[in-house]
Amino acid sequence: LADRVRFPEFLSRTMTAEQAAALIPHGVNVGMSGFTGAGYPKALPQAIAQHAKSEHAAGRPYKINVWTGASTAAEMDGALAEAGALGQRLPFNTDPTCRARINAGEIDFIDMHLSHVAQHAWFGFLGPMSVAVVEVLGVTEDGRLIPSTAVGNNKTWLEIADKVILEVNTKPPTKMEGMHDIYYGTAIPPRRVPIALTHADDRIGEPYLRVDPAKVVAVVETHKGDRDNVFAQPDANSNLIAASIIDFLAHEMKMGRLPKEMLPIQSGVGNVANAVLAGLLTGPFENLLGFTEVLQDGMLDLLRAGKMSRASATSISLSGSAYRDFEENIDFYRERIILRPQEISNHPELVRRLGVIAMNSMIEADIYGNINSTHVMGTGMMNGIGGSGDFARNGYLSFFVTPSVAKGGKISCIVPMCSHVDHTEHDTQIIVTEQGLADLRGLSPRKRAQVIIDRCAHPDFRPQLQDYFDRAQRQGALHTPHILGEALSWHQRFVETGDMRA
Ligand code: 0RQ
Repeated sequence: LADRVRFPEFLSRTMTAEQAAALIPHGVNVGMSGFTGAGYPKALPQAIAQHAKSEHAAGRPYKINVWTGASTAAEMDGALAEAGALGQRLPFNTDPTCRARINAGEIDFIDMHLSHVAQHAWFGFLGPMSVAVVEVLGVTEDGRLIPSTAVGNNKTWLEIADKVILEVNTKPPTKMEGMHDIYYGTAIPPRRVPIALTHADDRIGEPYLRVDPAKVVAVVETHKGDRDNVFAQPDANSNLIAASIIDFLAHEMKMGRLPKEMLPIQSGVGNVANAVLAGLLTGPFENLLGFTEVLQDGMLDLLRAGKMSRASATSISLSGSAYRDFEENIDFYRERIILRPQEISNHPELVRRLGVIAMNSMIEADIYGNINSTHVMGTGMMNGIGGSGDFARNGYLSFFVTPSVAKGGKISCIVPMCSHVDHTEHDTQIIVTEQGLADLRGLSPRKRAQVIIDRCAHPDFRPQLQDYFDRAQRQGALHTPHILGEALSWHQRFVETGDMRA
């Protein structure tokens, strides 16, 4: 550990995860590192889960509120949820055990725009933070921290927490040192100044995280890789969606609505997003830039192939094989990847200024272009809004993509009315399914509806949607026609029969 922790004062505070976990009392707010299965603490959460179980067995309450960057892994959210140790959880989760507890009403989950989390914490909106548990790769001679595979909200947690526990992970290569860009210029209104980032690959900060050494109460050593973020090979639907997007971008460029040098790309996570990135690999665009939150396998492929020159993100979330390539070619990637705090990677000011092309997946869209990214049948939480809203509202172009049907064709992902709205029609420009692409720019609601039904709906549901839309236009106001008593009947039918089809 001494070669990783080069600041002697911290070496003397080394202890086991169990000893460190005992420093976190019941009922407090704890900030943890972690963003999309990368850079989360590997040991403390499990020790906290064990501690919670023994407290519960002794008849004492033990729950903590856990705030992170975004999702973590089974060894963190899964373990804490399973132990009944989570009171409140924010802002994003993909762990199935934790999701089940959220949907059972046992965990208070707060679903937030990822760019909002740090500033809401500084504004005091979320309450005080007692402890920060942050994974780092090492500590420099002068006590600065080498960030890990995700920066997330770590800068803010280290600033606002009363006490800090560092997990020093000796597995990721220290050669990542220099890849990060931690910006310390954010301030609280009315003293804010513009963020001087004008190109996606600008560096505006410093490579290390700062911490007040007096706050560091424990240092715990771990040696463990991040979650293996495996992706399925793109399926036929994902490939069709990707091909539509690439054709559309090429057409926009030809029409002069997209600059020849292309604009920076944001891509959500998941199989469809990865397929779009794979499509760009063989597409006509060169010198691409990434300005995104999560760097997944597809972007690494683009960098390696020289199609993308640089990528800015807050986290590197890779499959096992892509991670090996990252490690083996770390010198190459360090020159091309910039990891920033999520308040910067997702900042609306920057997304708007750079003209980012935003591509995000969704659960469902309605015929007017409102988007549900988070709720299954209007009530159950899937993962959270994540960064989709940060990018969708502020992007130069904003795509939402989904296969046209889910659950073997029993669910239409194009519905009369969304059962929950995360992005309003005002934020949605282009909807793409394997059926086709609906360009909604410059269209009024009724025109949008017809294009979405014609281009994006699955043939099994298209007549049903057309019938709804036609009848809606025969009653009520004609700006955004609806039959209110029927608008959510498709969801109700699914809840009752397990099938949306009439
Ligand atoms: O459920 O796993 O039980 O089969 O939703 O669907 O098609 O595998 O798609 O993995 O790309 O996820 C929107 C959830 C899509 C994701 C969402 C069911 C479907 C399946 C997953 P099963 P797919 P993906 C960057 C940006 C919000 C955050 C975001 C997400 C499961 O992309 O969380 O964009 N987005 N962040 O069967 C009921 C429907 C459904 C449905 C799909 N209409 N009704 N269930 N499913 N459509 C990342 C970050 O911000 C960190």
